[in-house]
Amino acid sequence: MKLLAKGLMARGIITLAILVAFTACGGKKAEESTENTEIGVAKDKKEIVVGFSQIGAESAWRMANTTSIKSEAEKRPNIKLIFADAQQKQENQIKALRSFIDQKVDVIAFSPIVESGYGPVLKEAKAAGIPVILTDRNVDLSDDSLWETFMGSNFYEEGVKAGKWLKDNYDRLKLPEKSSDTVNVVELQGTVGSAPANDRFKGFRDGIKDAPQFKITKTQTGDFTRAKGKEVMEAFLKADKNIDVLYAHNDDMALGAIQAIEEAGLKPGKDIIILSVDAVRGAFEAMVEGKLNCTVECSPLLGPQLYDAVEKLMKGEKLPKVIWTQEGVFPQEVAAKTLPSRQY
Ligand code: GZL
Repeated sequence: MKLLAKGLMARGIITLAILVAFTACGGKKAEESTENTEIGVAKDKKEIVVGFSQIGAESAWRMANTTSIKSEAEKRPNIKLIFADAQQKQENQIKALRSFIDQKVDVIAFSPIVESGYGPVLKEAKAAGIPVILTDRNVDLSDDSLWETFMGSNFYEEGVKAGKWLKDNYDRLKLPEKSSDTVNVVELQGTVGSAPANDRFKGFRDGIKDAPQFKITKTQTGDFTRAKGKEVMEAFLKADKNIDVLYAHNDDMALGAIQAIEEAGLKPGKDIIILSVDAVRGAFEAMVEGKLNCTVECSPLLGPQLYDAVEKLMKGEKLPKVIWTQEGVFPQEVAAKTLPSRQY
């Protein structure tokens, strides 16, 4: 009996010891996590949960951007990515952001499809203590406390670079029978209301403002898609074949327009000088074929810098309000030798 009593006593002490250890340990962890949650200092969590709302899959650029966001997360064991595709609808993006808030993710990141309409949901994220990173496209809100940083391209500069390239190169590229006195330019704009469309519109005009020979005779949105770019270019050509230059806010619309120009019996890149933005692989292939004359780079490869920023945030580090991507300009002459090294 004594032995049994002794045994029970011993087990009791062990059980008690395990219980105390567990509570203390649990208590200690509970204090820490309560403390961290209340004060909002960087969580020293092993896994960081990132909610990412992507615009859609409207262009080769967007698909390369998605690949970068997803593949980089797979390379980082401490990152858990919750990825939502908005299929180019703002209401889907706002729904996704609200679901990230409900799931209490550690960080929210997204590319706003248009500049306006995100104030309320960003205020909800701030009230929930969830930091937000804007990637690729920006919002038109003045209260920049609603996001930690914007990382992406300077779309206005891309437009200026396109305008300056045209000004510096049109005379050398134009057909002999074409006049230099008046150069008719048509423009395929990106998604209406989006930051890249608004800024590339402004930047291009500033890039050619001291060259009055360039007249923008037609401008219309092609919504950044190849199909719509072809459709709008067909309409431009039907209305007036006297087009000297096409400026497209992205390569996908330019590639669609090239099809329309060929179907109209004209030579893209010769009868009509074509310049666009993104520098996706398809643009380099078109330049090698002589059908596109220049593309201004807009890099989609934001995955690595996104998660670097997330990890800094979780350590409590402050981020710069803007992290610009460094980009170049690729004219047709360099396309063949550059193409093999392109990552998207
Ligand atoms: C630009 C990006 C634009 C690309 C388009 O950063 O938002 O959206 O230029 C894409 O190709 O659809």
